[in-house]
Amino acid sequence: MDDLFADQPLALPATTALAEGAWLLRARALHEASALIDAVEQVALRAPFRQLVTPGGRRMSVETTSCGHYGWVSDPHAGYRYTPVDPMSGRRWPIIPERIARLAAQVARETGYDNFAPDTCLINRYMPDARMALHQDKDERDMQWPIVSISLGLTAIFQFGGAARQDPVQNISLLHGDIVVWGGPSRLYFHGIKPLRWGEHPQTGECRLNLTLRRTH
Ligand code: MD3
Ligand code: FE
Repeated sequence: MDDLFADQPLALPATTALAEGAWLLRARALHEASALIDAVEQVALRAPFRQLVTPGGRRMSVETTSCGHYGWVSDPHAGYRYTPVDPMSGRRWPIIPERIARLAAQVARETGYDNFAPDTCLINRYMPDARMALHQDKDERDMQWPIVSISLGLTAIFQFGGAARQDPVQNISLLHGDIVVWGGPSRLYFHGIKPLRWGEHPQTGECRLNLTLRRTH
């Protein structure tokens, strides 16, 4: 008899494969969502959300902050990069809250990545109409590590393409509490977020938060 769960990570029946190396864990963060949101609010006290400007001079609709040993920033002069200091404050980024770091490492382990030690957590805040154009994540040094993403608050329509920009795109709803691990070939796939629809979430209010935990160095 064929093993119906041959492509499943061990002992996780609620996990579905979106592509080679990309695992969706529906509602995996739901039980601790409010603690995660509180932790994000603590980070934002020290490193406020801001709208970064791309190398092309366009202000992103998404608001961003970071925590960890590095933070992701952009400006027209120096472009996209990871910095150990928040250019807005001149201080180091706040540390990754324990709750967030522990959950990311645990989920990485469940999907086949032992010893995942993220050195940054990039936090995106989407207000209604904010979007993210189709792109690849290529600013990290070692593509062998996955990216763990945690969605909180309003639902977003995530666009998931392939290795080439022209590849067909599938639309996937990302809900409050969903976690996705992007490893293997999927690590370099094109992806984006459609304009956020208006709404109000009981825990985040009028926004969606996305946390991505990464190993950058
Ligand atoms: C697929 N963020 O920060 S999370 C980003 O919802 C980013 O804020 C989106 O794309 C957001 O770079 C999407 C899902 C995600 C994150 C990283 C990926 C999907 C990914 C890296 C590679 C492939
Ligand atoms: Fe991305």
